[in-house]
Amino acid sequence: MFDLNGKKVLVIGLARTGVATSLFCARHEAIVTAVDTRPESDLAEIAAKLRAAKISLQLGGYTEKILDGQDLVIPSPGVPADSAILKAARANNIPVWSEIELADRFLHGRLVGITGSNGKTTTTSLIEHILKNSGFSTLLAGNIGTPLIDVVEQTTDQTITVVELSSFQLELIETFRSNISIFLNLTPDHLDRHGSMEAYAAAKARIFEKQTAADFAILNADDPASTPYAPTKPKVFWFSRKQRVAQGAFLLGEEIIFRHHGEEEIILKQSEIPLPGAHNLENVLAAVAATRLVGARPNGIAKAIRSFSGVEHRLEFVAERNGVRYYNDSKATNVDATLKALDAFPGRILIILGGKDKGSDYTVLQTPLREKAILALLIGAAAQKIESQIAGSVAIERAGTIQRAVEVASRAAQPGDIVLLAPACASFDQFENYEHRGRVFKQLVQQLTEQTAHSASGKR
Ligand code: UMA
Ligand code: ADP
Repeated sequence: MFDLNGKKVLVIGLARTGVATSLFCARHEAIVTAVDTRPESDLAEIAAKLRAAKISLQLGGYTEKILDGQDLVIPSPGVPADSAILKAARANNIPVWSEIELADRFLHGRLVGITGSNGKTTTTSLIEHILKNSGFSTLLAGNIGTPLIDVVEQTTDQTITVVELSSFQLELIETFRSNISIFLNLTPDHLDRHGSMEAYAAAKARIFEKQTAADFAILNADDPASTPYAPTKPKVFWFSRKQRVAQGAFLLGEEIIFRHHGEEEIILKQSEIPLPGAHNLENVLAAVAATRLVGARPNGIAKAIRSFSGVEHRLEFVAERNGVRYYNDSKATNVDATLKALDAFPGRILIILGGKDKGSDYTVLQTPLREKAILALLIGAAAQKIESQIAGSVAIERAGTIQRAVEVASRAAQPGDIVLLAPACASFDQFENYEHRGRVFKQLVQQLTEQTAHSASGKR
């Protein structure tokens, strides 16, 4: 186990990851300095907590000088790996680790790691739900919201820690190893940060890097973008909704099958999956393979899948009003997720698109918009770029804000139509985060429901 005692550790960024890492290192007798670009006035509560743990702080910005004498640098995922301070650390031979690298050195039991461009949170939650309901002692952590470092001290040899892993976390690992690694899919995202698809893919594929012959890798046989990253050392399992696989989980007719050592087990019927869309079938197949490899029984897996209610802000049904159904897919923060959302409905969709652009190509939305949508309501900073890239495929309304978008959509929609928030963009131009955007949308829809119900009942 790694010894932090007496080590000088620099933690960069003081949100969830940085706070948890600083406190962990201090608990393990390291000499911790923590820095953030945000000023003390934004961080008063956190600063008091960290100072009480004898952590030195430098807030409101930092320079490379802060690296003097440091043994280890742990940047938060939000700190770009090519930022000046991290380049300087590397030039001075100071190790730069993500928080998952440090956490893994203190972890007991088995780790199931899930990465991919889309579906990580849904699949991570589903796997944990299945394992917990199958009687395993589980912990849930990672990019899903609770830093891994925050839970490692609770792990025992019996624990299965189910961890969502982002490219930002994986790009700065050294010995991090997961016993079961899932690479769900690869589509463009975070290109503003990684610079190229190759760099983004390479960061994700590091999930397999330190796996051994005792470990398992699970990949999507239907996704030609990620299959080339199948590793050679661990045992490779596949999932597919289109074909039988040598080892892994697949759909055959109506049934989901798990195949191992040439033997096939029926797990459940596709129609029993409570989540909409072909993409959620993929998430279920990946989860079946992973949980079966952990040792969950087929019946328990099937029962847990049937009772999984999905995750908020992922193609979440909000309400039906006047025969119009409203769906919140605020977590569709990239183009592929929006494509999947459009694919999940037969047609007559009024879609809200826009927000903060991540260097995306929206032209690929043209065909599905032409086929499935009747109106695109554009909001946020990326509205103009989206408009120019989807022009001619669907009627466009420059709504500007989500409030106006919901108002216009509710007036334009006919019974049987779908109003869908699946913006294909980040939220930070108009909202704190995608959760905030989703909550605002849901509130607007609920108010709309109440207002309409109110006027319909004649009371004013
Ligand atoms: N900061 C600096 N210097 C910089 C950049 C940022 O000091 O150069 C400071 C900011 O002022 C702020 C802090 O760093 O105080 C922010 O750090 P952070 O963005 O890493 O925030 P955390 O709360 O630690 O959240 C991170 C993940 N964030 C990102 O990857 C951007 C969370 O994933 C994750 O849940 C959390 O760790 C726990 O593991 C969020 C995310 O958006 C949900 N992830 C991306 C995604 O899912 O697409 C990858
Ligand atoms: P992530 O954690 O990778 O962002 P989520 O489960 O939070 O994944 O889902 C993000 C978005 O992608 C949502 O809009 C969701 O409907 C969609 N999605 C979920 N699973 C998949 C998948 N397997 N492929 C493509 N899109 C998906």
